[in-house]
Amino acid sequence: MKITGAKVFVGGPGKNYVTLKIMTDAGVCGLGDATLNNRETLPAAYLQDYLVPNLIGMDPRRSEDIWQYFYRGAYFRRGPIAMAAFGAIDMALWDIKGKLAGMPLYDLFGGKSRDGALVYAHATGADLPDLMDSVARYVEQGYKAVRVQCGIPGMPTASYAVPEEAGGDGDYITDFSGIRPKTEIWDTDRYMRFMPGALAEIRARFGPELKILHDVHHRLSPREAAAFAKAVEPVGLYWLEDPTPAEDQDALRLIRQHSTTPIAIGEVFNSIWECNKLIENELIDFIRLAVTYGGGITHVKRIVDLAALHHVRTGFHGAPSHSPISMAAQAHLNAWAPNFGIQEYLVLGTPACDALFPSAHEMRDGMFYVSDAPGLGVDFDEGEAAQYSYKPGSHPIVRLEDGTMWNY
Ligand code: GCO
Ligand code: MG
Repeated sequence: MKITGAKVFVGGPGKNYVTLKIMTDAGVCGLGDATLNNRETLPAAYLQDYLVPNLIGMDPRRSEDIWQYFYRGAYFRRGPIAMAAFGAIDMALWDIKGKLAGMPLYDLFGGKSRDGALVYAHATGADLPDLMDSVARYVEQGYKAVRVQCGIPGMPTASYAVPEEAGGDGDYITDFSGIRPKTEIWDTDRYMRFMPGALAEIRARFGPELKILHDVHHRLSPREAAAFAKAVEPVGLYWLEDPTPAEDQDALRLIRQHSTTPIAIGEVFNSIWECNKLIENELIDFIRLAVTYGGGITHVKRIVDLAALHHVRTGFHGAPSHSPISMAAQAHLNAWAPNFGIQEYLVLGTPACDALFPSAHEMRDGMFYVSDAPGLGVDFDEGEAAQYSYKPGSHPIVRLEDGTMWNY
């Protein structure tokens, strides 16, 4: 059996999804997602210029060897661009494997460990009453877990994932007005004074059952993060995410020494080598890597297995920048993983997105039910894709009030 060709598409409804389609002489195709938010053309070029020409003629069943061939063969291994490109190939090869076997991927991994996978939604508010309304809407829809982000009184601009005005909505991650980023202003003291109390009020209003998550988005120093994690302990957060910049892994040790608040980290990691020590030393509770820029199913499954040995559960990244293809890959891992925790899930199910990526995956009452179709269980409609093309966009950047650059 041979790979006969592969195509890369960039575009989608309100997103620049990077979609890979691998064709074989067995008449079976596989799909992969290489979307790297706001840098989408780079994994697309890596695929197009280097990987696809090498793929032609390879046996698609040898997904492990193909992964090793590209990873070891690159010499300059790892990094989000390369790992997203390897990841898309890997997903597509697993998709082909599942279709050849006539089995959904979760069965190839070892079968289902649960019927549905718990997901969390993103509630956001310009201020606390606005955030409470947002949480209430998700609770009414049946969500059992909600991430909460709130505008901070006195902060000169909105902060990460927060609208400028109450009732505001939209894509807070990507600004499609151009390639030059907008600037957000950040002040740690105001955040530290306000946020623990706001989280306590959310807990008081919604009661003990709701799983409440909060994302610090890499903004605190290790000492500040330790103080914050300690201050919010009575809230009983499901997790505190990215309390410190992810490069400094020792920072997590200080947080652990001061608090029992569960810590989630890893959405900017792209290999096991960035989280193996965090996992082995049991300094985190949830690993957040995405199957996309984590090198695909083959590599992420190794991380999940390592995590299982150390009581670390999964909480895969599921920002709206992931296409339904990688969300499906994660859904199959979620159905199988003995150490599954939760899945971040942002509404992908718009009519335009469903038309581009038809599937039988289903979201119901705050749970994700994976399709039983062979492979990933997602299709890609090339006719629909023809209407989309790449649109430049950017993340905001962050500065302190005196102009110092900070972490987005
Ligand atoms: C999350 C993340 C995202 C990132 C985004 C960057 O927890 O979902 O923090 O919102 O900011 O993926 O592209
Ligand atoms: Mg995050």
